[in-house]
Amino acid sequence: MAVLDKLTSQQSIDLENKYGAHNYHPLPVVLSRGEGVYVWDVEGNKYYDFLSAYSAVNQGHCHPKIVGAMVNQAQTLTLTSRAFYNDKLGEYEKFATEYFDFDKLLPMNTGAEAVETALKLCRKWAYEKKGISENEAQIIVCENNFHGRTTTIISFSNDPVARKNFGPYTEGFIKIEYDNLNALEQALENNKNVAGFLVEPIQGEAGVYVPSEDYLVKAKTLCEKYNVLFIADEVQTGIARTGRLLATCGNCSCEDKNCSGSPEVKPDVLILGKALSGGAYPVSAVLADDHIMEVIKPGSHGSTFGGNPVAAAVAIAALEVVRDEKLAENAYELGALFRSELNKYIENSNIVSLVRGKGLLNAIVINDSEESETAWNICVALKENGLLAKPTHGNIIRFAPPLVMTKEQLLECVNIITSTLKDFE
Ligand code: IF1
Repeated sequence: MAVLDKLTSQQSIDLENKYGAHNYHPLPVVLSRGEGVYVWDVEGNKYYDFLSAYSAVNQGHCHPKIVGAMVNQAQTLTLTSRAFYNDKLGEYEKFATEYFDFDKLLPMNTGAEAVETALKLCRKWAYEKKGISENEAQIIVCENNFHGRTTTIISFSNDPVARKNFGPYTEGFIKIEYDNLNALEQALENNKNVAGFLVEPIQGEAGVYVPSEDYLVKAKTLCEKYNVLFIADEVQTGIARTGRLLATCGNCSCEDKNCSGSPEVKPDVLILGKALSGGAYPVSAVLADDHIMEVIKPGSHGSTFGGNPVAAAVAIAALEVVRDEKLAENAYELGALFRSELNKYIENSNIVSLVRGKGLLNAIVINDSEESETAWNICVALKENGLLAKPTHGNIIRFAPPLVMTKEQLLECVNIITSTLKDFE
């Protein structure tokens, strides 16, 4: 077949519609290039990226240091499998465990794989260390969670679209209300076989729900009281997105010690993904201290690509960029500016009811029903005005630009957003 000439946007869309599974409903834009906070479509139109591939491109599109590390390693050694050692994995594991202050790291590829890994680790720890009877372990999760799309993970989702006709479902999960400490304590009190509590520090997909200030620290305290593992899914909130290195523990590099961090909320098990690679390559990881991770023995878990040399090289570079370019501090400051500017607009708006978020993970709630097309139509209009964002659920629009954005760029984006919203007032 002849090599296809440069396709128009519509031709690309038509090809996907004809030859690709219809598992997404993308905004009608076809991207062909990314650099920093910008992306371009095939016709050459330039956009601010305000989704960052769901917080995977925190370091900005095609960051030269990350791409350079990837290209260099890809030209040297891409994949050995774990049947043999390679000279990059140990270096990466040392770097990342010191970076996040844990004893051990189990390398995987996607966020869902890392969540599955954490669930298996938690169950195994419960049977072999806590002494729960085999096959009796329960893991507490929150209503409106999003942790990925595997059969086990959607088994404890309450999103009907994510669950429908994918049964039978995996057992062993107890659902409680998010940001409700009484519900957590009751679940812990009433179930003697609880192994762990899996929680998003901010519920991203649900609509960027930021819990009460003391929720995470008190939830961690309850887990300690009942000898249950506190498992933080920081796939979306981690890697500086919320204005600190992690949304849970505050061992951040952020200069502002007044930030609402919870330094005492160090998870027992930390789940990372997305921006762990800066969006250049699928890299995820589960981190824990020895007394937990030591239940994993040869043959009990793995993956063909998990811990491959390219992933290791990319992740080191991606984490160095976060540290060296002070992305947590930048996200903290620009996030506060973004919410402050949007709140000024909201004072006189009848189309936006509120803005919420932490760092550069924010969302606005549109004053219309969940079923309405308003949020979608606003995102289409934003695209026409040079900014890409997408609704999460119904009437909520998530705003999550790369963390390398400058103050001037952010203020320009605020102007684009508010001037677009004005057309819907
Ligand atoms: C989609 C959502 C975001 C995640 C958290 C684990 C994973 C994700 C907190 C799994 C992934 C992605 C998946 C993508 C859209 C996006 C998403 F809308 F689905 F919920 F970001 F909010 N934990 N989130 O957010 O990581 O396996 O995808 O690498 O599936 O549509 P993954």
